[in-house]
Amino acid sequence: MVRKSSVSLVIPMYNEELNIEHAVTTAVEALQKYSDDYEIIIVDDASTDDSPRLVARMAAENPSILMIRHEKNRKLGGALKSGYAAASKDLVLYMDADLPFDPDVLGRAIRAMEVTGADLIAGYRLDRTIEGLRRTIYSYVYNAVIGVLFGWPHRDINFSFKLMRREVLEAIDLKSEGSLIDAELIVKAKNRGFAIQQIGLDYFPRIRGTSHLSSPSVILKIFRELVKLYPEMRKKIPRDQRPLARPRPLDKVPERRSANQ
Ligand SMILES: Nc1nc2c(ncn2[C@@H]2O[C@H](COP(=O)(O)OP(=O)(O)OP(=O)(O)O)[C@@H](O)[C@H]2O)c(=O)[nH]1
Ligand SMILES: [Mg+2]
Repeated sequence: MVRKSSVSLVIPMYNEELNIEHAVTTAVEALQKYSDDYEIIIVDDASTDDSPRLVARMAAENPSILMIRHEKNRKLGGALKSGYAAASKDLVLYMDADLPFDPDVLGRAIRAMEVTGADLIAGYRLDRTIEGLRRTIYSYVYNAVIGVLFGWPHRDINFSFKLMRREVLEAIDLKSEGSLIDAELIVKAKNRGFAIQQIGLDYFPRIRGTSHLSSPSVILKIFRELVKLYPEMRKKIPRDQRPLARPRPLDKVPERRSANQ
């Protein structure tokens, strides 16, 4: 049996009018099944299509759906920082708006958290070759670079499935505005001694709407931010100051603290 927790789902959104309604509806089903209390935080990053209007309509019908709007496009990291800062439930899940996985895997991930005592469960794509040779190679190279720079392997840094205790987010200070954000999250969580486990997931590549995050400018921004943030991403918290040596049940979640304590 999976113990029910409260869950904040964070979805970054940019021009997703063809995907967002279906993604939210599918996510609501899973959240109702596996959580006892949920919220969906959709961060609209200055979309120019109809997606904010669609989200506003869903939010009017379901008070658990919230939208944060950026006046200017800030890219993935900026949007995730806004969404994570607004998350108020015990667990926080990150999912992309183009529904790259079945949200029903939330049940498996909560179970994995319970069984392993991990603070963060990261999903990896069981098969990512489906994305084409170029992006598959980028992905392997990026994972390898992050692994070499920070000293440990992670299978699929940029895959959007990440389920974490909210206290992980409260303990770290995320700075990336671009797509380095996932690596920054994983590396800083690990450096602070949070336990991370990975689960393999079926991956469904986008079939509707436009891809925005695989352009050369996005990749360049990752490397610019990596150079800038490298020193702080290398900093490890001494072992005796790290949280939680032993697994805790999911209902033992500390009260909300202010950010960066
Ligand atoms: N905040 C923000 N989010 C974005 C931006 N561009 C895309 N996104 C969102 O980030 C998530 C991932 O974007 P995708 O375009 O799917 O990127 P990807 O998964 O690498 O590539 P494809 O799935 O092939 O399109 C989705 O939820 C998008 O709506 C952006 O400029 N700002
Ligand atoms: Mg995608």
